[in-house]
Amino acid sequence: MTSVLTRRAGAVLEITLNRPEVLNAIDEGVQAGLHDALEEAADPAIRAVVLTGAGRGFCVGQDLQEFHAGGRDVAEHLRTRYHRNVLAIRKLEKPVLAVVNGPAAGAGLSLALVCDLRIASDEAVFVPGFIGIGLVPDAGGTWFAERVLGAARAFEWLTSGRRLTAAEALQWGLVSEVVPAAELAARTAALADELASSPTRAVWETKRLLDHAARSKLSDQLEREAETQAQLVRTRDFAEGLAAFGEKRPPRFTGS
Ligand code: LHQ
Repeated sequence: MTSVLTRRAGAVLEITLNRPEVLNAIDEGVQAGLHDALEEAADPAIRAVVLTGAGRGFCVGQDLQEFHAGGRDVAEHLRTRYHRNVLAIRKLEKPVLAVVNGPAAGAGLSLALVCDLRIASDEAVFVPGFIGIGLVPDAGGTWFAERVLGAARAFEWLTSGRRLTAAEALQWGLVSEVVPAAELAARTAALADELASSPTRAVWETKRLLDHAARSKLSDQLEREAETQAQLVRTRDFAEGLAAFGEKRPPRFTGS
């Protein structure tokens, strides 16, 4: 069975982690499949990416069975498997939407946090997991949790390992929306279409600027914004945005 599935719907690429019997725990097959899927996502024809899990889980992190059996060098495993996929998502020049359909735990939670935005089913739960087995969050878990939640809340949560409901995740700003499980597919399709019709280059540049923002000096960030804006005013999407504004009609962005 293929551990990661991809499906194209217009300009949207849906990536589905596909080991439902273990809530999509990450093994070698998932790592490799995700790597390939993210390469496919780089196709300029794709303007939005959805990442979700098959069955009742989103992703519960490292497959602990496989890991236990492996006895391998952990740092090297993280560097060669996890880091390249985390960085590939951050470098992807389009929005990546995590659709958290069920439990997100350990490195699976990190994976959701790495994405640009998250929606959740009302059946989703968010479980740091790491502390329960005596580990620290990895695969970007600390970096992204601090940015999304702030240091105080991130510390409290990540060191308690408390299981968060979808409603709590919404209240904390961990997800932007919670949808009844039965409506998740329809809402995902609508939101993904909306993202894929956006001015893709401006969405990408916003993602890139925000990744820089927290650690930048204000003067450096102002300069970065100015340089980016100078490029964007030369795009077709900007011309279309201006024309649509003048003609009082919705813009038709093409991502160019
Ligand atoms: C699993 C897993 C799993 C294998 C559920 N592996 N089978 C990275 C790299 C290097 C070093 C180590 O660390 C890392 C970072 C990590 O990601 S460490 C892993 C962190 N993840 C966890 O600790 C999560 C462990 N899972 C759970 O706590 C529960 O499964 C949650 C709370 C997520 C969901 O609970 P339930 O809804 O009650 O489901 P379940 O526990 O019954 O799980 C269903 C099946 O999935 C079950 O198999 P079985 O054969 O009994 O039906 C689990 O064994 C399996 N499964 N997580 N990480």
